Parts: sequence; structure tokens; C-alpha cells
Amino acid sequence: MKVEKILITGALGQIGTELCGRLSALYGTNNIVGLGLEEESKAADIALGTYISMDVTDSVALQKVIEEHEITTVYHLASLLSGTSESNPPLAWHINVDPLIFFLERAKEKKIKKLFWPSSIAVFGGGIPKTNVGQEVPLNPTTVYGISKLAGEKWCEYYFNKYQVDVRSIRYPGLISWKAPAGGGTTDYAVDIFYKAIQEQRYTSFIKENTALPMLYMEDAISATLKLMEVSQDQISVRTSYNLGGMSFTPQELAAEIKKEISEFKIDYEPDFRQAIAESWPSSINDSVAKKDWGLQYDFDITAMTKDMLLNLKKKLR
Ligand code: AKB
Repeated sequence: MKVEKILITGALGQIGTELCGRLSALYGTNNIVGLGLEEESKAADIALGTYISMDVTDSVALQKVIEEHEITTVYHLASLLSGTSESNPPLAWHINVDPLIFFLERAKEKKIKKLFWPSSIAVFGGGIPKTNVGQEVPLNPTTVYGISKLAGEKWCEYYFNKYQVDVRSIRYPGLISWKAPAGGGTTDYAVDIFYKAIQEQRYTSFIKENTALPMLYMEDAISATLKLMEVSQDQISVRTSYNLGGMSFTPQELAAEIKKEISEFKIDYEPDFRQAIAESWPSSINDSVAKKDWGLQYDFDITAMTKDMLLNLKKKLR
């Protein structure tokens, strides 16, 4: 049997850093090729057979990588997140949509057998209830990022329906992790808060105290991603993108959890432009379709996640 050769774009990003490790353990480090904008020295500690520093929108170079390394599976993670996308809409569209279409085309030619692409809860917007938001609701994103993710979902579904491209996707909620920092997102407060809690015992949140958002610990995000990529095609009924709810909490609730571990911790609030983005998103998500189709499950709630984050981040920052 031919070995899977896996390409990960955004390999040194928040998801990529951790996915590389798990994929290396499963398929062998030599079969994992990572790609990112960062220079090569930054990839030294990441479990990768090969790291290539390049721009993911350079389709000529991308084609070369796929051919040279005989890539069969792609995790295309590179993306501009919600905050950064608002400051440069054309660039957000270029980065978030064009390389996806490139990979869908290669998958149509069957060079790439399986493609993973991350969507986001940012596809949701107005005209729907805020809580327990289901898989099939009207999608009216009001952010540049959400628009690019909704378009991407539709491109994925189109290539599946028309060319049977095996593309799989998850609508990630806010992702919380300690290995690699987040960057440019609205839910990033829930990562930044841990750094500041350890370093300064206080944090100023750019999201209001009572704004609840869906969040997911990285361990659970990676497990869900790998599970979705491993199940057989007949278990997949959604070819746009699967809802993932994780847990839902407000900055105030997260601060209370941190205070249980760091008693002197204090939080205050100075909402900025990201507050409007947060308010346009659901506060909780119904992910029963993913549970039914491919057995989605979680190991971390807010308490377990907070303990694990503080434990690991303290070690890392020491
Ligand atoms: C962001 O905040 O932009 C991302 C997301 C929810 O997709 N974390």
C-alpha cells in the first residue's frame, strides 16, 4: 500500500504546530511536509520531515511541492483570522479562498486524495437564535472572515457534488492552546488571558464580561480533526463543514476559573472592534450531527482546560 504523504499549510500556526506532532506520530515524521511563511529556523522544534518557507498563494511553487513530495493528503490550515481580516478585506479573500480552490482543483485531478479545510463559527451571523445553533441554519456572516469561510464551505460542497472530491471540514469555535500562540482572532482573548494571568496576574479583556462564545481546547480540536479525516466516506453527510460546539463561556466565567488556580488574578474590560465581531457570532453551537455521523466527543470542559493550560503554560514560560 502506498504511504500517505501529508502536506500541512500554516504548519507553524496555532493548529498546525500541534497537528504536525500528532500526524508525525501516526504516519511517520518523514511523511509530513509543512509549509509556512515563517523562516526555516522557526520550524526546528516541530515534528516535520520537511519544512518549506513559502507563500501559500504562490500556486506555481505549491504545484512544485505537491509533485516533488508526491502529496496525497492536505491539511490546508493557512488563513487570516477575523480581526486581521477586517483590516485588509482583499488580502483576506486572497489568502482564505484562492489556495483552497487550488487544492480543490488538484483533488479534482485525483493527485490529492483527501483534503481538510477549516471553517469557523464565523459563518454564522444575524437572523438566527444565539444559542444551540444547529448545522442547517441560514448563514449571514457580517465579517470579512466569515464571508470568506462561507464561500470556502460552498466551494468544498461544489467540488464534492460535481467531482466527488473527498474534502472534509470543521467549523472550529475559538481554539485554546498553550504550545503556539493564537494571532489575529476575536476568540484570542481566551488564550491571551492565560499568558497575562501567569505573567502579571491581571488581564484587560477586549471582549465584554458577559459575551459568551463557543470555545474548544486544542487537544479536543486535533482529536476531532483526525477522527473526521479517518472515518469512511459513507459516514460523512456534511460536505460544507461540521458544527463543533466545544464549551461555551464568558470572559467573566473564564476569569473565575483562573482565579481558582491563581487567587490574586484580576480582570477588567476594554472592549474594542472585536466586540462587534463577537456579538455577531452564536454563543453556543449544536454539534449533534458530528456526534451522530462520526462520533465526535470531547475530553475537556472549562475546568479541565483551565487547569491543563495553566500547568503547561507555566512550564513553558519558566
Ligand atoms: C477567530 O476568532 O477569528 C477564530 C475563529 C472563531 O475562527 N478563532
